Amino acid sequence: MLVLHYLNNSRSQRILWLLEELNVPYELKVYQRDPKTNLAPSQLKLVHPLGKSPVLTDGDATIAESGNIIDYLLQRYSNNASDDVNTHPSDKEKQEHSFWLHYSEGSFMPPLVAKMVLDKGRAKASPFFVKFIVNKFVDAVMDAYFGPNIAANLEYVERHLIDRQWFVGDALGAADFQMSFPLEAVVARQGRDRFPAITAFVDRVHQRPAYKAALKKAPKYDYA
Ligand SMILES: N[C@@H](CCC(=O)N[C@@H](CS)C(=O)NCC(=O)O)C(=O)O
Repeated sequence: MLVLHYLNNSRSQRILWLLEELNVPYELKVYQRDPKTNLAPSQLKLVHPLGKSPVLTDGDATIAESGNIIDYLLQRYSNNASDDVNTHPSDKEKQEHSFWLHYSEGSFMPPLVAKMVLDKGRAKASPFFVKFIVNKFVDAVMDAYFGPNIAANLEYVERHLIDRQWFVGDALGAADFQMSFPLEAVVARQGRDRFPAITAFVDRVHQRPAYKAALKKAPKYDYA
């Protein structure tokens, strides 16, 4: 039996949506973030030593890393997938999906996560003079590095999506599941007007019956 170890408001939403598109039986084990630190509870370390989510277990196998889980599920459990999911990509499409699987976690997410952590640092800094120094420091780091990186990534993805429904070819596939989470977060945090093609992509994801079914099974999810 497939078991998805699902942390609230996390990348595990990608996998929950994919499982619904695949129409396979699975069990959902929900873990809640610590309300103060936002970190995962220590029970997740019993599933995988890194203690992160998503993690999928399939009998004796433990599969970690979103991109790896998406590959695993599409390769082994795609017989009953929704009709419009690309379960047999061509070699060229495979290569393109692979790019987005790696890009999402290797290049796109890290500066976004860094910004989120730095913003938390700003919010927590006190008293006033410490906050002043922290703000100056964070502004300098953002201006010198993370800010331009985030802007370049968002422009790149926005341009890619401008005349496309899905990331690769005409059909929903691995790349879309992987890119859905960071793009949901971008639209939720930056609003619907700045990146129209990204917003339209996220809307398309949210309109899918399988995505709606996934939302009903998950605890409250802040990015949909
Ligand atoms: N690259 C990993 C990242 C996994 C990850 O960092 N997950 C976050 C949730 S979005 C997590 O478990 N955070 C809780 C913590 O670090 O304690 C993947 O794509 O699966």
